Amino acid sequence: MTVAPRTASAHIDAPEGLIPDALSPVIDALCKVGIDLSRTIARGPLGGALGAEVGENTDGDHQKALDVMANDAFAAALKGTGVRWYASEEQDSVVALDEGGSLALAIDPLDGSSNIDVNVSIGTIFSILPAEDEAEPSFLRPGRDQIAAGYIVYGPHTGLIVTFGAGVREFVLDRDKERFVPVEDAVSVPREAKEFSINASNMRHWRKPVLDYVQECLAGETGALGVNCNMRWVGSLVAEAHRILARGGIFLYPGDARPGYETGRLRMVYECAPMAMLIEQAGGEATTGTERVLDVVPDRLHARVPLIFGSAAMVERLRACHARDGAPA
Ligand code: AFP
Repeated sequence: MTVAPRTASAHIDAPEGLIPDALSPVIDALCKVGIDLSRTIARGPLGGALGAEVGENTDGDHQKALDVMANDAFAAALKGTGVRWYASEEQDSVVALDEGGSLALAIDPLDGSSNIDVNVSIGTIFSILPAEDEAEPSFLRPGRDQIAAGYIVYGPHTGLIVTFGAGVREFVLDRDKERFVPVEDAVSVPREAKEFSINASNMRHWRKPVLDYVQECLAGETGALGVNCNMRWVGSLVAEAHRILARGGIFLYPGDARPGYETGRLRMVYECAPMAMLIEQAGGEATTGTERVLDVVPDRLHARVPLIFGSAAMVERLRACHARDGAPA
């Protein structure tokens, strides 16, 4: 079997031509920090109190020690890689990195940090856009403008899932080589599946379309769906996305009646938009319930948007519930 030549890069073995030249230094820097983080996370309590609360971010989330460590490490590593603007869940506003840079990078440095102390998979989510002359306009734009998106999942193995707009690639960290190596060159979400993922403790707050949809899933073969479903809720977006990319399913974090959750919990710029690009590039769908996520234009850096994504047939059924009931997600 002829092996495609690899792009020369210190921390990832990528087939030649996969990573656009302008993005190669950025991807390498993300991989380098991901490898360091993977090593720290794998040490668990031996690495210090990584899950200790050290403050609050701009959105009111409790910041853990590892959130801050990861953010500082990514910001430092991305200097000199062509990233002009750096936006992070852990930073109130956009940070200027390389003055002449052509890229804008948005990142959730450590998503799922409430799981750090319970040894559950957590991750880093990133989105890459062309840089505008101004900071915020580089990010307050539809997610369809992204030129790359991906995540690193720190789980039983550490994986990198990334798209540059021509399909989704999967890499796994080879700890012996200290590099990410390719394992799948065309990740694809099954069109049909029977697994749904939602935080059911919020059921009494859901709007009617979501309630109708989940009740259909719960009714299984006794209801309109005609098949039994299974449920998963990890509480870590990257873990849920990785499962759905691997075997299909649907993830729902809709808006609900709780104060502050009118448009859900997940942030458009560095969580929803990159996940939506990955899912669409893998053949799935991502919606707010009434609108394609990649068409939404955030009005502020940490804006939230309802996020429902996964197997196309399941997302289409959810959208039908909204069309029938005419309510927002
Ligand atoms: P943390 O980073 O605070 O753990 O939040 C994780 C997350 O942003 C996302 O990864 C999960 O899907 C979602 O929140 C879980 O939210 P609930 O705790 O409301 O179920």
